[in-house]
Amino acid sequence: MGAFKEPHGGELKDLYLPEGKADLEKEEAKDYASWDLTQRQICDLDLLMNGAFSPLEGFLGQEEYESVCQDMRLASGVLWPMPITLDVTEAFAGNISAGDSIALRDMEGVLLAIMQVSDIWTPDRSLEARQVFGTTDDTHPAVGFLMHESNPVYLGGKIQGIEPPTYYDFKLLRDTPSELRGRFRKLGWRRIVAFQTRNPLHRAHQELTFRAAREADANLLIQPVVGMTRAGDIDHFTRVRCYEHVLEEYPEQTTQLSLLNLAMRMGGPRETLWHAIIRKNYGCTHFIVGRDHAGPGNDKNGNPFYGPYDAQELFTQHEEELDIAMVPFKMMVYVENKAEYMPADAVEPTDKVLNLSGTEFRRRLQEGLEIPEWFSYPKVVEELRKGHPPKHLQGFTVFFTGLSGSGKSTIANALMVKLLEIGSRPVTLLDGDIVRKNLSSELNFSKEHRDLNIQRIGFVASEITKNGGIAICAPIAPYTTTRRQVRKAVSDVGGFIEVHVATPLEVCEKRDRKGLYVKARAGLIKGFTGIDDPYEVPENAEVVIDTNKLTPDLAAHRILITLEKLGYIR
Ligand code: PPS
Repeated sequence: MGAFKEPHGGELKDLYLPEGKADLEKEEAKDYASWDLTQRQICDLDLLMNGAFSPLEGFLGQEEYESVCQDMRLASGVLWPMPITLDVTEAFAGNISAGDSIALRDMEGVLLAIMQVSDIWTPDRSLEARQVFGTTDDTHPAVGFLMHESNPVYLGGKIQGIEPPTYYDFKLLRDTPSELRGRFRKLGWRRIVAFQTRNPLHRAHQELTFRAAREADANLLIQPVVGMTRAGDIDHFTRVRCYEHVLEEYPEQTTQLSLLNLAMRMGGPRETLWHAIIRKNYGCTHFIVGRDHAGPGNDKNGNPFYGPYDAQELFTQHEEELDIAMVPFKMMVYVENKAEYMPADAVEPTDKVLNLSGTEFRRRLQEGLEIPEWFSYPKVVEELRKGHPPKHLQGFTVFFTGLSGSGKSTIANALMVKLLEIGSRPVTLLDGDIVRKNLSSELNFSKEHRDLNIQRIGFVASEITKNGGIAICAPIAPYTTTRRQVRKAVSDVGGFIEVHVATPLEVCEKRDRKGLYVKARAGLIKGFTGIDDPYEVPENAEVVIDTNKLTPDLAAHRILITLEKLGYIR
């Protein structure tokens, strides 16, 4: 291990302009071309401007970018493993030239920085993926981003910071590197071990981080990522409330919590070095690196993208010049007979080790089952349960589809009443006719307007579902693609149950309660579903109902049984 610098040593590149200068530049910038930053670009810019990405002074130019991709080094030879680039559209790039200044704005149009564009180029994104992430398999989140989300043209150039992006949450826990260095100095901390995380912390993490700090004879910084983590991760609001509880478990004055607005790439070994450099900039002297640090999981063929200790190996190779020491993460296990956590390699053959895998933990959380105290802290579990309630407390949507006159509304009404009787959550009925009157009164029955109608229903249903309610929708919804979109939007936030009311056309036509089929046959109504406009039969409906065989009451009851089986009611 190399000799460690003082925690508050090392030059920081603070890219913010002094106040007066920033005001002048703000005026000038009114004439510049404006780029509206994406969420990821805002994270990158934030950490560039506040010095967390020191020694970078802006978004990489082409030569530096190529050198970083290929050799993990800036033109100066300094180790830098991650290309930090500004991706823009061809249309935007077409209007600017090298030497121009451009205004970088947040999503509300607030000017955050000015960039002096030095380079404009179209990168070979699959080469970048191979060089930086070792693969072109787009199941790797960073590769998927590069291939499908990133804009095709990169801009490089120095940054002049005007103001940091605004965040309204957890303000006291968001620090710049100089603020955190200042705090360490004030506390008299000289050796600081940093712990990076994108997950909630449980007892094992508390044990391992505390032991790591003790072994390194250092204080501890818990520095979770709140910028962008992996899709499907627990939201940062819930996580930060959990971290605050875990913080109480450390001996007083040993540990600090600070949030990092980093957009993670899940880039494994290279990302590990990047994390370490950032922590060094924040004034830390040690960095905990675990098994498969920042790993993106498995590739298309089910093989891990990186070996479990690749990150630690790469770190070891560069530890000297990184100038921050690695503390390798030791697996901690709970030994029941000793009633304590121990490093896995210190367990004796006679010890009884208890285990709860991540998958089992999530299952228990999902189903509202008990989570043992040896695994986590009751307050943490309570927060997680609040943020991610079990299915019987989550919102859901029952989405009826079927021909006009198939009986959707009658069954939907019966279901609504039964759910109100159970009384577990508020219920909203979005019947076809109600929606047509209140949400979609200007729409007709063209394909385009029907799609819009269903998308609106889907949007309202997903909002209701997200907030823990029950939405019952009963439009015709004749097209598969649109139904699939609604399923996706709602499933992201809660349950989605599709019910196909499969009453045959002949029966609907015979009933013809509203006299519309007669009119459609006579050509008085055009584009009538089932007559001269298609009804695409659903293939994956959770429930299919034949109203010839079931009364509305029994049909609603069958849906209730399905909801019960799926865990949404009990
Ligand atoms: S869609 O396709 O999902 O947007 O239709 P929806 O909003 O459910 O509206 C269906 C009701 O509108 C009446 N109606 C028609 N239906 C189908 N095709 C045409 N061209 C049409 N014109 C008017 C009809 O009464 C439908 O009501 P329900 O309750 O389904 O019978």
